[in-house]
Amino acid sequence: MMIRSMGVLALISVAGVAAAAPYVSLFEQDVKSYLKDVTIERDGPTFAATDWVYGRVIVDEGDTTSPAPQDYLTQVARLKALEDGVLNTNFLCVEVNQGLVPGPVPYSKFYAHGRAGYLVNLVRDPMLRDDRDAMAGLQLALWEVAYDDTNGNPDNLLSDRFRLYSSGQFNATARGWANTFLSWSVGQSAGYYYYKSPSVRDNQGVAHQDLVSTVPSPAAFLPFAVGLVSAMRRRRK
Ligand SMILES: [Ca+2]
Ligand SMILES: [Ca+2]
Repeated sequence: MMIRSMGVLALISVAGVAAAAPYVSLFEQDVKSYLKDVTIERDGPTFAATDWVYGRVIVDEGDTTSPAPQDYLTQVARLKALEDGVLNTNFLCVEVNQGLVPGPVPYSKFYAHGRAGYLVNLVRDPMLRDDRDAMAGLQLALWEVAYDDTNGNPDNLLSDRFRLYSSGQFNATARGWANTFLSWSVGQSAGYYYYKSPSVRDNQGVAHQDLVSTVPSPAAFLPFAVGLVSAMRRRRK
């Protein structure tokens, strides 16, 4: 989620971007069917500052939003919001450069399926969901898939359309989780919900944040994920 832009990096020319293959969004790649219209309202306190992990990322959204890579100071975490008045604590963000304004906003809810769904489902893991660094890493991994995997680029948090400003940005634990989740998700796919934001901008001219969340589903997934986490924690000791 955007806090504020830190200015345009002029390292890559507009001409160079224009010559690249057409940009493919996560929505374009993964969405399978429209479900219904809902309202999404950011939960009042959302998260305390201590629940976020901050850092800088560089995003090249192709021709959808910005003509050149942009540099953002951003906050990452699992997000709480009200969906039609019911608290949903399993949201993650899709668009680095767009905001989630207070008050109910109309969204269109879709069923989607893909590699991102495997990542989204990790928020249900009780061993991960309350770990601030793990959730920050999960958001970073999701952005990497949303911007780069969809566009045929290899997993690399330091290159291509989505990248960390430098390896010194975000803490090493969050970066480690992001790389772990990316490695787990290779060749995986699962269903998830994609919430398409309104095309209009809010009263401050900010475009709205697209969101993703889990599909309520059988618990069969969880023992698998918990097993992976347990195995990873054993390896770390
Ligand atoms: Ca990347
Ligand atoms: Ca949007």
